[in-house]
Amino acid sequence: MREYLQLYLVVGSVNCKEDPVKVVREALEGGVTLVQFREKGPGSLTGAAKLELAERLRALCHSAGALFIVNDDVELALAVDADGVHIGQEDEAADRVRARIGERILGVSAITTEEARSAIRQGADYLGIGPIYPTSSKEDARAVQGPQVLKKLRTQGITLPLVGIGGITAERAAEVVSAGADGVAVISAITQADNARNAAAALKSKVLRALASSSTASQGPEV
Ligand code: TZP
Ligand code: MG
Repeated sequence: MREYLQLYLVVGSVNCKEDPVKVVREALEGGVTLVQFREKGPGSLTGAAKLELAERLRALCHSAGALFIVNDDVELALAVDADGVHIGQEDEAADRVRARIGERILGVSAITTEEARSAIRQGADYLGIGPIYPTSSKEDARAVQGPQVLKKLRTQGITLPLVGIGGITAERAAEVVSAGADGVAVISAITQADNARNAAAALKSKVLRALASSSTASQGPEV
């Protein structure tokens, strides 16, 4: 699971300036490891159009060796045979979603240590932590946490895979990983870029470099 969180793209058709299929295809070419389909907000697709886009994105992810996860729509996830589901604190309870999706991946958004522990008890496979920085991609985003929230969760014994989200750019990616995340989740840094492939590649190289130096740091100095 952990490696699939390295570069996590959250995307819906309303986030994209051009065809979401093209954006996701290019993002995968640039090194995205997981796509979360989050079809939300004014103008978003519903019904057959939503299902069709989900099917196309799932196929693209699988041919690129990436995972495909659906935000908060268990029925859609099951209908398109997605790899998993991601839910927030306001959604259906994690243990109920776990029961409905079986062995599929369950991601849960959390901020506090209590939320994290509760999600883990209910069967979460990874946690999405944020917003780390200010974001304009989610209207009802919670308070900005800063990268310290990741450090705090790690210090308090949370060892589950964690992905940071909210306002993350290539310039900020290393800081998020050094604070304890296994990777970064973004909407605008990829979907609003002039070139999704280049934007993804830039983020990926920052994440990989930061992961390499954190593992060296935890092993202590070389002798
Ligand atoms: N959850 C917390 S912040 C956020 C979500 C879905 C939006 C992240 O978008 P961006 O553009 O990467 O800040
Ligand atoms: Mg939700």
